[in-house]
Amino acid sequence: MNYDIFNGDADGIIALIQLRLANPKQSTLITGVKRDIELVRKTNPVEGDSLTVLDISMEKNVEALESALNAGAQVLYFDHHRSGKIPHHTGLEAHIDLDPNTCTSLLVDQVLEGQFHLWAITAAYGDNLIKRADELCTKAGLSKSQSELLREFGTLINYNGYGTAVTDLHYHPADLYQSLLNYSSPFKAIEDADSPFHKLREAYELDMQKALSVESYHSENTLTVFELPYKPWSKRVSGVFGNLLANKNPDSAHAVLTMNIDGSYTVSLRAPLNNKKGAGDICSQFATGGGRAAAAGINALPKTKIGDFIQSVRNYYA
Ligand SMILES: [Mn+2]
Repeated sequence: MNYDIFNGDADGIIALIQLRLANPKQSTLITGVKRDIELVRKTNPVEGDSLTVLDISMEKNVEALESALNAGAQVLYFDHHRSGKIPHHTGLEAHIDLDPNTCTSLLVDQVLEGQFHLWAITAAYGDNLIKRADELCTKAGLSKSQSELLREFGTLINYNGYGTAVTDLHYHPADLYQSLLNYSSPFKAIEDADSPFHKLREAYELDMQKALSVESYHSENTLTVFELPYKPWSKRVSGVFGNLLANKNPDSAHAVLTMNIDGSYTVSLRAPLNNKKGAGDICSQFATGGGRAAAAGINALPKTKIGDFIQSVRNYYA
């Protein structure tokens, strides 16, 4: 049995699109909302199985990874999140790079020697690596309007991944993957009026209008905080809204707090784009937090801890 295990955001989905366009394979798809990253344990591999694992932290999956390897499975792993100690095992091929200016789809692009480079650029935009993606567009000879379309597409696929449960999403990430796999280039999907690009574009605009009408909860030079209500649109828009704010004001950190059903908050923290450091360390100080240097989150921050959170961000970037 082959398992394709991938993060439900743009980077995870597009990493797999590239691999399966290059090397088609029947597989069981394991994915979920963007925050659902402990995915390897949802498999039950035996000797001879193969696992492809994309864009989810190895540290968060290491026990299940080790048991898969010990069972005799072959594992191909691409990622750019915290890896912890990478197991030494002949069954494991790992491509891990924690450089804040790369992403899983760009690591796959390297191995595939640019076969689906336009998809890889789309994923880099989706992971908000705007500068890097812009440079790659220039190198690839794309026009400004072409690069803007790839940026929009990456943002839209990334946007689809945000929610507490897959029922919050417009597309189940496995369905979105399967639908996009029909296109060898993102421009072919954009040209097709029936593709997910157009449906996501419409949905995104509706959600974003609502987010942009919310006033900031807290604002100072180094940090802006927004609080969004307990609504499906809030959960969907929180991440891309954070990216939009970060791109508008690259010297400031940004936090978007989205209320959960129990009154706690899902926190999405973006380090200042001009100082991509610390977000993961700050969020890791809180019980349900973690993430990368540039972008991190907390799954359930109690209301009483909001002050502590703001203080930690302020101390870090001051
Ligand atoms: Mn990623």
